[in-house]
This record gives sequence, C-alpha cells and structure tokens, in this order.
Amino acid sequence: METNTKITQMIRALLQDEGVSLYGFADLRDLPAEQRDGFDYGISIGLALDKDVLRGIADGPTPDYHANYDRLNERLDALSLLAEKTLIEQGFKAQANTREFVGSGEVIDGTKLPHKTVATRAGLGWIGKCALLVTESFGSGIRISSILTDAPLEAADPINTSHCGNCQVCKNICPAHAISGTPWVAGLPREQFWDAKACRKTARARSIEHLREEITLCGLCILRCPWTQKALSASVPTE
Ligand code: B12
Repeated sequence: METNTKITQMIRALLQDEGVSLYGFADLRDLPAEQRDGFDYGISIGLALDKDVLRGIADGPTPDYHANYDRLNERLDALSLLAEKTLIEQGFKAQANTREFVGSGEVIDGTKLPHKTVATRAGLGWIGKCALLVTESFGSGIRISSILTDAPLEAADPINTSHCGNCQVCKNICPAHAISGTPWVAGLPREQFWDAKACRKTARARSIEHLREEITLCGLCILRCPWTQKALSASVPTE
C-alpha cells in the first residue's frame, strides 16, 4: 500500500502539539507477523525524564524519581491511547501497547514486541550495552511506548548497530554487574549481553534500601551514560 502522507502529517502534528519529546514511525514488516499482531507499521513515542530528578539519583533511587517514573508512565499510556483513537477515527486499525495491554516490568520479564524494538525500527536510537534505548538527544534518559497500526506511515530507516563504541561506563558502574560490555546488533538476544535477573534483583534491593518500597528502580546506567550526561548539560527542554 502507498505510504500516506496525510495520516503521517496528522499524527506528527498531534504528537508535536502534545509536547512529546521524541517520536518516530517504523515499518515493522520485517518482523514476524505474530510478534506485531499483524500490524505493518508502528509509532514509537518518548518522554524525557526530568533533568533535575535524574541528577538526583546518583546515590540511589529517590521519591522524586519514582514520582517522575509514574507520571511519565501515565502520560505515555494516555498519549498512546490518543494516537490509537485518532488513527481509528481516520478509518485505520490501531493498537496502543499500553502497560495494561502488554504488562509492566514490575510483573513480567518480557513482552513479545518490546517498545525498544519499535523505537530502533523507527530510527530513534540504538540499544546500549546496558540494554536500554540510547538516543542522541536524551541519551537513555527517556521513557517510551508504542502504537501499532495498518496506516501506511512514512517510516524512518531502522538503526541496526550500536553507537556505544568502546565506552564501558555503564558496565563499570552497574551495581548488579548485569552488563557484559558486548555491543548490540539488531537480533542479538538480550541474554547474550545483559543479565535481566541480576538487574531486577539489585534494583529491588536498592529500592527497598532507599525508598522502603518493593519496586524495581535503579537508573544508574541511565544517569552515567555519556549520552545522557551530554543531554543533561545541553539546554534541550525536557517535558
Ligand atoms: C520487563 C521489563 C523490565 C525487566 C526486564 C528488562 C528487559 N530489558 O527485558 C526489568 C524488571 C529487569 C526491568 C528493569 C528496568 N527497566 Co524495564 N521494562 C520492562 C518492559 C515492561 C518489557 C521489556 C521486554 O519486553 N523485555 C524483553 C527483551 C527481550 O526486550 P528488551 O530488552 O526490552 O528490548 C530488546 C529488543 O527491543 C531488542 N531489539 C531492539 N531492536 C531490535 C530490532 C530487531 C529486528 C530485533 C529482533 C530485536 C531488537 O533489543 C533490546 C535489548 O535486549 C519494558 C516496557 C515494554 N513494554 O517494552 C520496560 C522498559 C524496557 N524498562 C525501562 C527502564 C527505564 C528500566 C530500568 C532502568 C528501571 C529503572 N528505572 O530503574 C531497569 C533497567 C532496564 C534495562 N537496562 O533494560 C524502559 C526503558 C527505556 C529506555 N530508554 O530504553 C522501558 C521501555 C519502560 C518505558 N516505558 O520506558 N524492566
């Protein structure tokens, strides 16, 4: 089907009006149809973490970090549902991959179509050695969500290789030793370069110690990433 400039422009205008920090359109047809629920296209949206809140987590997750985390999650779900509604009103099929629909990190260990996959397919960034999406504008200091659709959006070129180079900062500071240092390429299984169990265990311990709460917050790999540091020192407005 021909890409449709009209719907692409409409969604662009919607997301810009809503003040989304980062967004992109992905052609998902290279992925197995089952993994993408039969949808050919995806929209990746991102909201930057608050800079001051992020600067404050060097010694451990803070109540402000938890509050920012929750607020951005709520907003990402609302924006995903708004984009879904707009696409359906224009006669297309759409599915907002909200936390309610795909689950959240507190209860599951993985989803069949991670938001990060839609983000790299949309050219928003690469996967860092810490297994997070790293972007040029915000580093990994960004929370993301995704919407699937059959609207033939004008998709970006995907990013398939790491831009981390020889940097080992996240590996050296990760309190869970979850990061092997192996650079990501598209398709490399998570387990071959990053230990989710170690991350979850240590993040939980740090959250209990600093927040007295049974949640999975740490964020040191986000804060210390040189790309995040570059964004923190730049004058790019956050949400
Ligand atoms: C389950 C989960 C967890 C689990 C497991 C994490 C994991 N990486 O799997 C635990 C509890 C450990 C966890 C921890 C954290 N999480 Co968490 N988590 C999730 C959740 C709900 C599902 C992730 C999933 O499906 N994992 C399965 C594996 C296989 O996929 P993945 O690692 O996420 O992504 C891989 C694919 O995208 C693949 N990939 C990328 N491009 C392509 C292209 C192709 C062709 C292919 C084949 C593959 C591929 O490479 C990625 C790396 O392995 C997502 C939200 C979502 N629905 O996506 C949030 C999410 C990944 N978490 C997030 C965050 C911020 C964290 C923490 C930093 C928490 C904190 N704030 O302190 C830590 C650190 C996580 C880390 N370093 O990745 C953010 C990441 C944002 C970003 N910039 O990347 C997300 C996206 C939530 C959000 N709304 O923003 N989390």
